[in-house]
Amino acid sequence: MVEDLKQIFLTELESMENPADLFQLRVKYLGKKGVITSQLKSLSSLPPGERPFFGKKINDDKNFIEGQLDVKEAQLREKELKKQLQAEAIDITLPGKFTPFGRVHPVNRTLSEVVDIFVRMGFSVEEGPEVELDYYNFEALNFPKEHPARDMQDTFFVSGDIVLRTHTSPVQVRGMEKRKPPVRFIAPGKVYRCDADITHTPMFHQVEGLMVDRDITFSNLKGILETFLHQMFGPDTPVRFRPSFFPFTEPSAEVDIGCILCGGSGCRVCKGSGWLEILGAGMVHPNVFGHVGYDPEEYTGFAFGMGIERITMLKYSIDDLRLFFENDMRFLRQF
Ligand code: 2U9
Repeated sequence: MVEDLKQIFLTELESMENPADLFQLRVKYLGKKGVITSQLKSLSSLPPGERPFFGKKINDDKNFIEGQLDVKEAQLREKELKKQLQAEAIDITLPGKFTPFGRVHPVNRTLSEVVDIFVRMGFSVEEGPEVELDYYNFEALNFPKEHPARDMQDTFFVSGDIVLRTHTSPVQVRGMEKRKPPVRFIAPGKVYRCDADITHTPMFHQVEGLMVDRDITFSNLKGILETFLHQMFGPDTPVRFRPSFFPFTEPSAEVDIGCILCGGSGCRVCKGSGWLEILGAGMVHPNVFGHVGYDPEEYTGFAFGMGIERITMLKYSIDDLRLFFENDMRFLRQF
C-alpha cells in the first residue's frame, strides 16, 4: 500500500469510537465504491504484465485493512459491553423491597376449619350456583307457596323465577338429583338475604350438610354434630338440642353450645342464658326426598346448617358484624 494511504487509514481507524462509525470506515475502504475496490477496478488499465504484481499488492492491502477493521470492531464491542454491564450493575448488598404478607380473612379461616372437620369425618364438598331457580331454593325444599321467606322482603329476586340463593340447601337438592344414596356431603358458600342491620348483612356464608342412606337416625345426626362441635370449640363444650321447625326437615332442632365467653354462668353475649345457638338441623322431610326421586320409605337422612359469620364472631369474641366487611387492615391483620 502507498505508505500515505496506510497512515491515513490507521489514523482514521485510531479515531473510531463506536461500531457504527467503524462500519462507515469499512464502507469507505472496502465498499462497492471504496478505495480498495476502485484500485482493483483500475487494474484493467495497466499493461497486462504489471497486473499480477499490483493485483497481489492490492489484495494484501485489502487483507490488512480487513484484519485491522475486525480487530478494532472486536475492541469496540468489548468496550461497549463493559460500559453496559457497568451501567446495569446491581448492588446485591442493598436491602430488599418490603412486601407485606397477605392474611386469610377470618370468615374464610372459619369456613376452612369447618370444611376440614367434616372432610375428616368422610364428607365430600359440593358447590353450586349463587343465582338459583325458585324451584331449587324453595319448591324442592318443601316451602309452601305463601311462606314468608319467599317474600320480597327476605329474598333478592333476579327476574321471574330466578333468585339469589337464600341458603346453600339448593346445592344439596342438586347433589341428590345427581346420584343415588348413600350420599354424604357438605355445601359451603355465599348466601343472600334482603336484610341489613347490626346483626345481618345482605351476603353471608353458610355450611350445610347432608347424609342419606338406609337406617340413618337422629342419633347419627347427634353424633356427627357433637363430634363437629367438640372439634370446633373444644372437647368439654356442652351441647344441647332443642325442638324447632324448618319446612325441609321433620323433626327439626336447633343446637346450642354452652356459652364459650362466660362458661355458662350468663353474660351479655348469651343474654344471661348460658347457651349460644350455633346450628340448625333435622331429619330430611319426606316431601324433599319425593322431589329428588328418593323413596322416603327406603331412605332416611339428616341435614344441618350453620352461619359462618356468627361462628367466627363467637370464636374470636368479635362484637360487630360490620368489621368483616370493612376491610380495615388493623382488624384483618390480627388473624
Ligand atoms: C336439604 C334438606 C335439608 C339444612 C338445614 C338448617 C337446619 C338451619 C340455618 C343455620 C343458621 C341457616 O345460616 S343460618 O341462618 N340453617 O337451621 N339448615 S337443616 O337442611 C336441608 C338442606 C338441604 C335438601
